[in-house]
Amino acid sequence: MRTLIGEAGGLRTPGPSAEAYAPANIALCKYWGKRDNELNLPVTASLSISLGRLGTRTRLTPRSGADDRITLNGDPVPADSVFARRLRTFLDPFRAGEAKAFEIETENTIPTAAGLASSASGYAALVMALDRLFGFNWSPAQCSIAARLGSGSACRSIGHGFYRWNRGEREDGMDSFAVPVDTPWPELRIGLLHISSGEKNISSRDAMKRTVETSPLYREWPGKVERDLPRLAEALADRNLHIAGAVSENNALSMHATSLGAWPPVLFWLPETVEKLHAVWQARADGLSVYATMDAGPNIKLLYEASAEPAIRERFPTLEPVSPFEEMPEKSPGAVSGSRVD
Ligand code: 2P0
Repeated sequence: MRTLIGEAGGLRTPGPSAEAYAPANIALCKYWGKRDNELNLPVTASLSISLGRLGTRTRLTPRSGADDRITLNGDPVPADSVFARRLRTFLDPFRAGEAKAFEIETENTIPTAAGLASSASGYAALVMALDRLFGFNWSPAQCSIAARLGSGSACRSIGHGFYRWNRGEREDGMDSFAVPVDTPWPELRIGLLHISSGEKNISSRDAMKRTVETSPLYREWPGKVERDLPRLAEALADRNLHIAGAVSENNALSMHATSLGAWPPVLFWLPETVEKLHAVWQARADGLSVYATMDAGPNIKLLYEASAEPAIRERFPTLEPVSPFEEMPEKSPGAVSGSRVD
């Protein structure tokens, strides 16, 4: 982070306060495994779609007191929580002069019940608020790198649309950031199927570390991503749901399979996850174009096009649909897709 601050000419006096919004994102080709645990450098590239209106808005105000004050959806966050500790460490390089502490007001538009991780949109919004507060004028690549240092997947949340996070080769990670994939797909829908928002028994951070270290199946993962990414990119450019959906679903299931091979085993699924997966496969057998993806938790996200929504809703009444290309808060005027949120 100090390199990025240095590249911007160093820390200057911050403004009175700054605010930014960042969308959550779902990987269609997953980030699973790190080559550097400190810098969140991935073993492979990954590719995601942002969730438009579902994300995080963060307001940052420097304060003269000794301690940070953090609120999440209006409620104070206990200073000794993991969330607060991670945030404090992340903000340490930005403390200087009179303002050694910050007030951090975070609002998530992701319903807690959706069971979606908010660290991606959280760190992306925080970085963009920092950029504004200190007037760094960071490029999108620099914002992406800074967000990655908070949480890997956050580097893909600095804008709307599809983002590809390039692996990079450098040890300092300065070439590992996400870039927009400019292939708008207005009819694409992401349907959230909530199964559980209960506390997971292992974090995604620990799960991926254990998988890399102990699963014999992990050896297959980098090759799998290398095959999936070009097929996925081509399918997105063609708006071919049949291929994009199949590649995404197979990529997600393969990721979960690598974790099952870890020891102690990692299984994020609940019985209802399996039940819903079977319902997705039955829907396809009945002629509906619908595909599933899953992250480090039991919940399922469906991929389909707008025209199929009534039929999909009938089968999945609790579905929460998201239109990634039609609901983009703070999109720059005139931008089409993959645009930086500003
Ligand atoms: C992804 N996940 O590509 C993958 C798929 C979960 C499953 O990125 O340790 O919270 O902060 O870099 O970003 C979740 O991991 O992990 C994640 P850290 P992160 O979306």
